[in-house]
Amino acid sequence: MLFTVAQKILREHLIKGEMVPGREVTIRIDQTLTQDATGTMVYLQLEALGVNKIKTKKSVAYIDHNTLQTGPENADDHLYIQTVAKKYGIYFSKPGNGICHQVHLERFAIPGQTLLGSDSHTPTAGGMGMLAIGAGGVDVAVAMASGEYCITMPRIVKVNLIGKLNPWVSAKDIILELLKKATVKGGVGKIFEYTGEGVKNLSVPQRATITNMGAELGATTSIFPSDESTFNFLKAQGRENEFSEIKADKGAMYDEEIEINLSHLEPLVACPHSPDKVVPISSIKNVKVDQVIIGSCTNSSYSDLMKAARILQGKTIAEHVSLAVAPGSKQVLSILAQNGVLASLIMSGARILECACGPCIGMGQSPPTDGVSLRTFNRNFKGRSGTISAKVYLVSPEVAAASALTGYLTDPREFGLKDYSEIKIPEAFLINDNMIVAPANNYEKVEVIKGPNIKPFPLGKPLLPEIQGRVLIKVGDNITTDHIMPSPAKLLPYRSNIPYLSDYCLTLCDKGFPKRAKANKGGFIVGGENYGQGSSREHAALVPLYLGIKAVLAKSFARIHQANLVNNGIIPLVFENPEDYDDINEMDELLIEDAISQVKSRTIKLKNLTKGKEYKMILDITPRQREMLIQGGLLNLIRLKENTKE
Ligand code: MIC
Ligand code: SF4
Repeated sequence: MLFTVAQKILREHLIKGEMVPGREVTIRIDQTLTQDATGTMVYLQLEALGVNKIKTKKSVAYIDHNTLQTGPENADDHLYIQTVAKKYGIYFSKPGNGICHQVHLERFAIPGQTLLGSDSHTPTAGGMGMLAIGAGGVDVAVAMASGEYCITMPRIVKVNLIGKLNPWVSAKDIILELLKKATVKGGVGKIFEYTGEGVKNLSVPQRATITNMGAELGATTSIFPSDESTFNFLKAQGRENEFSEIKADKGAMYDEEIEINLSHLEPLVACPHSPDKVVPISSIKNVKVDQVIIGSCTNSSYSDLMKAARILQGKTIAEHVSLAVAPGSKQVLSILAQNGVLASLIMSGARILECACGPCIGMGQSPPTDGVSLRTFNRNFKGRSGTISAKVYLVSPEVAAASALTGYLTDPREFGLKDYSEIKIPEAFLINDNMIVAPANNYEKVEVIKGPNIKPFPLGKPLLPEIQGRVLIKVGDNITTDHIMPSPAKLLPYRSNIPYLSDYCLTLCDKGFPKRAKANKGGFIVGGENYGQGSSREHAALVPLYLGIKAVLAKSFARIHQANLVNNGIIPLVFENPEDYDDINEMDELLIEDAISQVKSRTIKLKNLTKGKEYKMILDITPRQREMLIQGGLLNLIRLKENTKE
């Protein structure tokens, strides 16, 4: 048999099931990662699972999303995560050490291994030839406790890269081109596997920019082969002993194929408010820019910042522009400090931020009212920057730096600068892991500290025979988890406090929703296509669960959110006939009879009592997930299995 890179890794990690697209497989998980915004829930769930020690080869808990500490809430979260990590055998990356995906790539990712992370951009490590998947919190908790993860076998898309990037065109433009072609829902249920002659010219950090933003396609993951570039990067990280070569077999079969000719690409930009609204920069004229930010897990590597710094060197940014730079890791920042490039960034007028997610998750640096912000990030959803009227454009570091100088969205090819695309990774990075704390040897003795901000998480209840309630909100296509559970600077400190967050659920769509949900003691949500795209935050399921949401009806779902709903006992139903979506109105009374037996089958009859109609809904989940719904979620199911074992 001939295999692709993804198939090879999956086959080596297969515990149960057949590797046929659409079938459920159980795979062994070698590594996990968490970050602080999702991590508190993950570790509360891990504690609830009652294990003594984790079963993965290596698990790492990062603090990177909320490092502002405007009150005790954050510090409480950090302390809880640090102590719980020490107790369970998990490495802890201190705040300031960097963004989880960047640090993981530098210090932990290993070609050929599997990684499950409670963050949707976990596929960043696919740039290292690792099979890296983003998931909801409880899936990551279970993976740590059992070393296993169940997933529907994805289809594999061959992305054939031919040709070579032209000057001023960057890795970011490759993934923006793919987003233009495939859209934010084009990757659902798929792995994007990169191959072709164009691959060999891309360094690991460039590959990681591409696999990172594969999350915006809705893909399960994206992956590159492990080759000479991978070896060079690992060697520069002092980890060459962790290298192994992994290439697709010649003649391996893929389910789909896309070709991108790198030589034909030009600098691109994703316009507000979606990462797939991609156009060539050359087609946009006269966009005045208020703010430029270089950073995030997509574009904050050594080479990204070096390129930006070289463009800015000896110059001053435009008077009306605020430029902020958030290096991806302490390693990146230290090298720039050592080689003096940091000074040229500062002298150009850049504001240097902490090595963290910061503005990408809306923690600071919100643009002015109606402001235009140019960011090297991966998401530009409305309101995510903290300014609802702001327009956020996504670009490469080269475009960001050139635009900071002119004050307008600028095509760097026309700017008359020297091309810095050739900046390579150094032969040796500056290695110092003193902000990574190893787990304790004497686990039993570690005291886990839970400050007052850490509240218990809601647990689903076993399914009732009849589900009845009103449609509490009806929303359109591509609703993100940022809409469902917004995470601006004011709310991020409350990620461990579901009751507090519940007053903000879906308020970006309708301010009255939380009140209505509480007054009606729960009910139904109706959504359009690709409901729940974006962040992996399980809060987008836990908060609706807390509000009594029984089922979400949509035209289609994003992968991680659909799994999060089921994991927490909320039924994700898809309209068999999409026109029925138009028929339903807010406050219609809906009924699912015989829920327990109906949930066991693929089609479900849903009555609209207000309209006197019946709709056919599809419940496209695996048998294990059906059991989960009946028991009220994954934790209940696991506990039931444990109890029946005894
Ligand atoms: C994001 O980029 O949206 C986040 C913040 O990293 C999320 C995780 C979260 O909401 O905590 C993600 O991508 O999963
Ligand atoms: Fe952090 Fe932004 Fe990356 Fe999410 S997308 S992990 S918020 S840098």
